[in-house]
Amino acid sequence: MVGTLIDHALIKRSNAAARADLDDDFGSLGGRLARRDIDIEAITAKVQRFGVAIPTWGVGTGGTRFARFPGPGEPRNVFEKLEDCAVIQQLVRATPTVSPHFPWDRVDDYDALLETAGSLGLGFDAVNSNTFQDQPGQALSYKFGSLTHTDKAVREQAVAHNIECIEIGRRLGSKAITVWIADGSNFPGQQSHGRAFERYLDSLSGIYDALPDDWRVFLEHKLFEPAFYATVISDWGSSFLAATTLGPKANCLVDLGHHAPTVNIEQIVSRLIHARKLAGFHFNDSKYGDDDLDAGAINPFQLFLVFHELVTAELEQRPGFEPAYMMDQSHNVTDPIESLMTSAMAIQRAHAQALMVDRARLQALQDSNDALLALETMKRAYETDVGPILAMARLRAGGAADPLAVYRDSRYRALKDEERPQKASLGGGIV
Ligand code: RM4
Ligand code: MN
Ligand code: MN
Repeated sequence: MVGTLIDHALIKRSNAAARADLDDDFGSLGGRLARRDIDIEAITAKVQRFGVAIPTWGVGTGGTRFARFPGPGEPRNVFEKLEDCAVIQQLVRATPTVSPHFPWDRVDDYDALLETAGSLGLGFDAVNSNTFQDQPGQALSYKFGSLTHTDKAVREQAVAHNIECIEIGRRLGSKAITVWIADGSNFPGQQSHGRAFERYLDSLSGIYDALPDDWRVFLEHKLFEPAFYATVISDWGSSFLAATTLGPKANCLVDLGHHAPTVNIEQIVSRLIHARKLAGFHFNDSKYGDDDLDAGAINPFQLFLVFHELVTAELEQRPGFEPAYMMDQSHNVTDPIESLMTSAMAIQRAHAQALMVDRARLQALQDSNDALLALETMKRAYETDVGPILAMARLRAGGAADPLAVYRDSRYRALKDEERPQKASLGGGIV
């Protein structure tokens, strides 16, 4: 049974109060953009079409390796997670899909899950498998690896779990499975780099063979943690090599937090687009490593530069370009709903800014090696305040001009705190 979302009258009231100022701001921005030959309506329509998936684990409170401080009214199961996701979509209108993680989101009745999501106006995006934790009653441990374990029986167990995820995903209408493994080694010499990669390829080919025709498998690389000396799929090179070996249905996913500091992620994106191997993104931000901070919190310029590559690929209609977007964040001290709403808007912002790059001028400047004006051309787009476009897109789609204000006014969290008495600690809190 689904509980209440946000009262629609609240949204209407708040939008009515914001309307005059918004019309004004949108009109004057439209005039300024017209002088740059940019059609504000065309940009607004593209912003409205943009969607980024919410990870079900994102609506729970995260934590660090040291502690987790649960927040009030946390969802206790996937049905309640869907409610929180629906609130985000209700207000922001940029998050129409949800990405489930198994076995965290396992239920007895997947038809009921699909029906609940549908009644909340949500669909399902890529499914995620989990072979980085041991589950109660699990026959064999993943302590020393899963898909790359030295013991064939452990590898088979991990492959079977992924195939089960595909089966569940089929029933939910997903079209992709994301495989992130924590496999690797903590000490030099602990593991053969070569043999571990070969075992990975062998296991993955078992998963690949189980993919329905219209499905894809997304390989997610990460350079550290919990394997601190070497992870098996540490970087986009290993991921690309694996995806190429496996075949056309295998693509490389880019999680923004899974790179060493200073790595040029936008260039990796460009390479993967070139090779028709870009699966999509896990958006988040970080200062040190896989901090899983809110998208745009630390380096919004990088996010813009990534979107510049994506928008360029879209405008050039690059073959095979069909990226799946998801937020992958851990909310430790904020209300996860608030973080996911503002993150979705930060992602939309970067997208809208990237749509404003004068690409013809940029290319001419590149051809004449005018480094300074090329940068200025990028900056001009990045420094455009696209806020009125985002607010108008939300309003036209039936969302809230100011999602955060409406959410706080609604007292949704306090109401859920009464509705959802917490039991034992949730699985999968620390990510
Ligand atoms: C990992 C990775 C995966 C996610 C887990 C929870 O660091 O980002 O995408 O499934 O965290
Ligand atoms: Mn991720
Ligand atoms: Mn991560």
